Amino acid sequence: AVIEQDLPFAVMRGQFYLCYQPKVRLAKGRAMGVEALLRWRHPALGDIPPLDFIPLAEESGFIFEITLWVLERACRQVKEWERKFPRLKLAVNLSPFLLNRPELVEHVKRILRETGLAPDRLILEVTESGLMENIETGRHILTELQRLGVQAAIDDFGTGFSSLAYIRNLPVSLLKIDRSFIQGIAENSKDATIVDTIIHLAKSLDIEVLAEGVETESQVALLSQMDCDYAQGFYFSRSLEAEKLQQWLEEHN
Ligand code: G
Ligand code: G
Ligand code: NA
Ligand code: MN
Repeated sequence: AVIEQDLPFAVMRGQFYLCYQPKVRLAKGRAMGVEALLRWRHPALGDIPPLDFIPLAEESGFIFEITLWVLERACRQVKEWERKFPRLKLAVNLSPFLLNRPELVEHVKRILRETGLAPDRLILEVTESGLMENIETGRHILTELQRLGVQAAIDDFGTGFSSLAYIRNLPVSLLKIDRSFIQGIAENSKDATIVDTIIHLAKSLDIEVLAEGVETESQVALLSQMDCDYAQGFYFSRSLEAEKLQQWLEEHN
């Protein structure tokens, strides 16, 4: 009950902060971008994981305000990093509940203008299942965002029972293969075949591909062989606060 009561005040009280996880271009081993991940440090309960409060934020509608905070904060951070890492992209998670809020587009436009971040450096990630449940409004809002120059990624691909034949008609430039498929690729040839097939199909549709949850060197080797464009996961780095992530980028780029 405390979480529900306190959630409406968390932005105002400065209790949210962001961590960032790098996305690595496999061919070069360098960071292509970072994904911003929200954290809530509660004064009494300590760190509350997003899975414990994002659903509440979605039900209560606070997800809108929270997402604007994430966008503003993360765009500002990546803009600050511009001199050191000029082409680094920023990915922000978009709750499917926001696909029904077309006014989000104006806010994204405003935040990009106010922070000075170029639109083509922002990627909004929507989960496959969330997009499929809101397909018409989703298509509309992603098209509007594309018109601004902002890119869209499909998150957790493979868990939402859609197909690439369907996704190719959406303005999506990146597919993130869910980590449940990546986990077994080095041991299980069926998993490897599935991932290989997704990669090749996506690329034939001009959609880039990222593997989520990459943890081992053998996974990296296999994914490189499969021509996977990008990878993200503990093998490279867990999500880190801005200062630590900056150190990581300096050491790896
Ligand atoms: O890294 P982590 O354990 O925090 O991520 C857990 C889940 O929370 C992931 O599915 C991630 O996409 C989601 N998440 C993290 N930050 C945000 C955010 O800012 N907005 C939304 N909608 N989801 C987020
Ligand atoms: O759903 P999304 O991909 O946005 O969520 C990111 C989630 O995945 C976070 O909970 C994050 O901590 C977790 N994660 C990131 N990299 C790895 C990894 O290599 N292995 C595992 N098991 N989890 C990861
Ligand atoms: Na994500
Ligand atoms: Mn994901």
